[in-house]
Amino acid sequence: MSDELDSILARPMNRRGFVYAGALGAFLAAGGGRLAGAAEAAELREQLSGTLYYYNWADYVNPKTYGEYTKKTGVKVKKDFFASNEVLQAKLKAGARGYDLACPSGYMVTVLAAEKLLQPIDWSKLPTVKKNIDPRFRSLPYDRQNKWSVAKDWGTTGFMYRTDKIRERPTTWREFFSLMKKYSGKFTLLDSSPEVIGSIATMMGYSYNTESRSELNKVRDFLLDLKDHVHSLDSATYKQKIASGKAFGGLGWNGDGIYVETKSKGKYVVAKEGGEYWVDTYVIPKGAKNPDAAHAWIDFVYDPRIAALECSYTYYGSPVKRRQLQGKPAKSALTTPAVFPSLKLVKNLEANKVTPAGTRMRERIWTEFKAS
Ligand code: SPD
Repeated sequence: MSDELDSILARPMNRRGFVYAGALGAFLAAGGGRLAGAAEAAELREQLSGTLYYYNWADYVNPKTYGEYTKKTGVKVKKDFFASNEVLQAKLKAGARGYDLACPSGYMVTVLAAEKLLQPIDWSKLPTVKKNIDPRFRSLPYDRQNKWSVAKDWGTTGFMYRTDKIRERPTTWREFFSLMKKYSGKFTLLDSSPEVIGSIATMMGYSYNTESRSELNKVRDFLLDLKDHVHSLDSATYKQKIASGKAFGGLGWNGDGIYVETKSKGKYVVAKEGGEYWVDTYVIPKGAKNPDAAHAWIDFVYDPRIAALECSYTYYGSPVKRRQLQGKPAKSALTTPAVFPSLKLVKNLEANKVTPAGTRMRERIWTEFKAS
């Protein structure tokens, strides 16, 4: 842990923060409320009120978690969804205000903070996070001091396919993209430029993060050539399309791939050439009207019981210490290697480090692709 982070975590609490953190911490420490004193729960509800406006990726919260949060805190949740980090960024940049909580990936935290679109996290309100977070998910390069973000989930970007719909067993990006042409109109792509462009670049032997104009031109040509074969650009419902058989496969994230494996005859693959390793985060956008409710949500989901509930639904790796999750309901998710990929596998992947200039180049390619 870095010295800077130490100082954030050790920051003395003000009175309001102390009452709030104490009530929530005691409440969760007592098993999510079963044994917690009614007085403590009431105190928590007294501190919180109104609605939490939550801007997130689709289907990234166990529906049961919303109800549990509202029951414990009295705060209702209103949801809105985005398809990519760039859509979230564009919306906040265009002046959207009123979201209390959002979930960008790590690289986007750096961008949003630089654009002054975030409020700092108040760590005095996160006693459960401080207690349960795996130190590997603190002080990450995109936000060294954890001033703006708290880790939400982590995972990989690869591809998935239905083993009962195609005979091939692809293990590489090259095989995956050639199957998109063979089974034309049967494979989906995420509606998100970094993953699609980065994965094609990886297939070509370039960095996932390449900003070389000549390399990106080759990626662009390859992408435009794929256009007529794509079933749909979809970050929100592609896993259901694949699991139902409407599509045979798609480029996507591990949690969605494991959904396809669980609900149908499917397989999720991290491509041999490599791909993306990502950490998604919680941030509080500027203009949030209910930052207390946002802090309460973040602290609530770091209760190991809730974290396990989340993991068993989303199939993404949790930043809560693994030993805290043991024995919780998510048992099968906790032992599924694709949910918690090995270090060996992750070492072959790259985190998104595209600069704002690189993002602009990629967005231009993406706009041309979508319009073609
Ligand atoms: N269904 C929710 C998926 C969230 C995935 N976020 C990962 C972004 C990586 N670039």
